[in-house]
Amino acid sequence: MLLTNSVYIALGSNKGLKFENLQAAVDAIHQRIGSIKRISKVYQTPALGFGDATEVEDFFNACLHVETELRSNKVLSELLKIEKQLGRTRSAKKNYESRTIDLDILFFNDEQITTKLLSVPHPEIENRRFVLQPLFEIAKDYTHPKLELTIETLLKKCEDDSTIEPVNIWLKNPIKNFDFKAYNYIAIEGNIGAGKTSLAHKISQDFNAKLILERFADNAFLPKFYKKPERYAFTLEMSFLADRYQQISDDLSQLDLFKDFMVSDYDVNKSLIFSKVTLPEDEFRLYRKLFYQVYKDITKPDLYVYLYQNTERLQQNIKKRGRKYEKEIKDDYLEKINTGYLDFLKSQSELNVKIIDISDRDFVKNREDYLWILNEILD
Ligand code: PH2
Ligand code: MG
Ligand code: MG
Repeated sequence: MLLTNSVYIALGSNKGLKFENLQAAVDAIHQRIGSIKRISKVYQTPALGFGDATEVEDFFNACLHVETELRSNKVLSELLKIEKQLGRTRSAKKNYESRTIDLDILFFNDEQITTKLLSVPHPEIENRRFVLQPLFEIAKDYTHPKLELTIETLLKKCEDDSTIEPVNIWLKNPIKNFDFKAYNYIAIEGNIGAGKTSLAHKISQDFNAKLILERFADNAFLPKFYKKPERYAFTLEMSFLADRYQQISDDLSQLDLFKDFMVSDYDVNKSLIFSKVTLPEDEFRLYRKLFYQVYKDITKPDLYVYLYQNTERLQQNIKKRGRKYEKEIKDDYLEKINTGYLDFLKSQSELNVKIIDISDRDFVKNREDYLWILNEILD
């Protein structure tokens, strides 16, 4: 659903406050390009290829592994913007010049790209120890897609005999500023098309959380319900409740040693919220009785996030994902569901609820908006 690209980036600076320049670049890459998965140490390296200018300052070099939703040309244009903002100037001279910051794409997935602006894999990797050494640290088993050799092998074979010394200061990954330690289980809620699943996905990827997704796709009653709500509402709500109960009790009981917490794209209370909208009064009362019998045994989230989105944008999102059976959903129904959620949240004292208005945000497209939402969640 969310396709991420894996990109390796080389950083270099030999002018000004070199370490600060690298850290500023790391921060900007995190802000604007994607999540940084690995950061190498910083190495001090002699300037290579600057001719016989003896006065050239040593470089600080490092490498990053980043996961991004941006395409390669977009990553390149963002890197160039960041270089500019960090004071990189380029003159018409042919030779290398000292620079506050240089940001190069080394690899982009396993792709080989040759355009006027971009050569990927970077054509000099195998000749540069100042690239291979930090890269070895974070990707020794990665296979160079053109040379078909691992980074480990390329480093062994590298003829550049420069002395590459690690510096004793470490770059900081800005994602570490988001601290989910206070939570064991976060439920992401919202109306149909609000983006619950996308957000849960992104959080699980970025913060090593176990992802629990509603298995509504298997629900055979859902298409029937949208066609003939009176006939199928009770059946549908019952089947949802049964599924959610089963899934939550299965998934939440299985402690996953390798995950730090859990994030789901629903909370079981949605059964109650939807059925209040879809069922006649008497059926709802019967349903509610059953619901509470089940609910008392269910693990509650320690944070409940409600994504508020306006009806127009919900409809756009629903249209975009193109599920056939959702085509018939009317504005009026979405509004009733939203009111149902808000009434529920108002009456709620047990859950730790955070309502986030995302009506003028697009966290799928804009990384800035995604980071803003993370701030709201943790604030
Ligand atoms: N970058 C260059 C040329 N030479 N030498 C070192 N040590 N580090 C660099 O990052 C570097 C270089 C061209 O971008
Ligand atoms: Mg370069
Ligand atoms: Mg460059």
